[in-house]
Amino acid sequence: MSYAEDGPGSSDLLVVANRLPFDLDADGAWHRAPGGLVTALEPTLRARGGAWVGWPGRPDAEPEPFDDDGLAIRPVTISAEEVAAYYEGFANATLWPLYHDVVATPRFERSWWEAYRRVNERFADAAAGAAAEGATVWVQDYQLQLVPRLLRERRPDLRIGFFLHIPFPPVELFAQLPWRQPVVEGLLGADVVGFQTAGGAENFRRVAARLTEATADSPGQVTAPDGRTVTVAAHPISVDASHLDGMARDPDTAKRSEALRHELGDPRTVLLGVDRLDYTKGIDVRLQAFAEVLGQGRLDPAETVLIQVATPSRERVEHYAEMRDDIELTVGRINGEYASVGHPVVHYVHQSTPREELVAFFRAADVMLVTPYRDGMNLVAKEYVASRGDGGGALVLSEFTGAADELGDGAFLVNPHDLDAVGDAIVAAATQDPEDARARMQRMHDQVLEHDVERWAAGFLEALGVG
Ligand code: GDG
Repeated sequence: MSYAEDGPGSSDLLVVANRLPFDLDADGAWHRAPGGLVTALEPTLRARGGAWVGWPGRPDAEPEPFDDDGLAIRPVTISAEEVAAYYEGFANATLWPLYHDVVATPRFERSWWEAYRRVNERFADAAAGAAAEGATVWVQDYQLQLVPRLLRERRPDLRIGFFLHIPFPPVELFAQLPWRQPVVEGLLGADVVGFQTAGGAENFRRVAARLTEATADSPGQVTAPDGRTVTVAAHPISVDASHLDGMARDPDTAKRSEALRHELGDPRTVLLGVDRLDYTKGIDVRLQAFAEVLGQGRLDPAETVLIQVATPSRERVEHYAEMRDDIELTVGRINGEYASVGHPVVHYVHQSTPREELVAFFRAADVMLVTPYRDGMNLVAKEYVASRGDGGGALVLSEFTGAADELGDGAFLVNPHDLDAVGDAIVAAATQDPEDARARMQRMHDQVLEHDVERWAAGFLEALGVG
């Protein structure tokens, strides 16, 4: 089936993302997969009879499209070989490390690129088939960078937006990609290209001018090789802040977080990390810095506990298995050295944790540790401060996260490559004056409550001309 045979579809607003907001299980049943993006976009999409084009998360599955209460679900089929080459390969072992400052070495495999192109074409076909005449299409993230141009070729009548959730690297790194030109030209097919930070947007303008026939003479824009004006801007994503604030204020959450501290042995200081188990997140950095401050006697192991939630992620991608072993070894070493029987200093959770429990962890944590080497935004940092309307807690935040642009005047900003600085920040955050602590947290809380995910979605759609 192709658009050419079928004519336009009926949706006026479409989201195209690698994953659908539903997962398909082995028995063919659909399950909601709520995430920040879904929460932010669902109301607008449903109100407009919108569509969501994406993969159901199961290789080779060919489920029928269906409508869910005003939202058209349009599944894209991806074979098992394509999952390995397009998703685990090109997206997660080529683009992911390349775009995160080459923290791990990207692999450049021609067969992965071929699969990436083929799967991007399939997404473009599906979107072209579902979009009504003159519709607006919003394409998400690094897995689908070729879709804007492919879609414009199929449907010049559409308004097309693209948002990159991860960092966009400087030209010196991006230029390593053997397929750099088609990737940039793919993105330039959009009318609006959005990034998490002003720095990412600026990197993209330089890359476009350097590697293609595009020009970047006026701020915030690029003139594409075909003469179209492409708007290039920062649209920092956020969280469902008022919902988190409400959850955190729920008396049950307060009870749960008190119980948690008690289960931990009523320590003076609880430190917390919550991440997908990913080598960009700097879990190793904070463990090492923590071990050092314990070793220096600056924090007392009998009075301090670190909880690290490391949610399983991308376990079939090579770098991830190695990193998991390293981290688990470090946790074992720290406990071996500083724990007493029945009282670990590091509690390591390699499981997905329910959202309510995470919010209780946030409420229980005196210091939140967010130390990525590079991160597009980092929603965990924003979720933590949204949950601390009580004014308690402190945030140690890597300056290489998008979140640092907005939370810099309340957080303890650190360079994650500088272990001494991370250790100092941990100690400073754990021992700061309570008045100062409240003022810092209040500033960050206000910032996130005001700049929430709804505002992000509305801002991007407005830039695209959806009023
Ligand atoms: C990419 C970019 C950008 C984690 N563990 C559990 C759990 N989580 C939730 C967190 C948060 C989300 O997953 C992770 O979001 P992050 O932003 O921290 O990181 P990435 O997954 O790398 O996201 C990032 C983001 O896209 C959005 O644009 O900010 O820079 O890399 O919401 O709370 N949730 C539950 N249990 C867990 O164990 N329920």
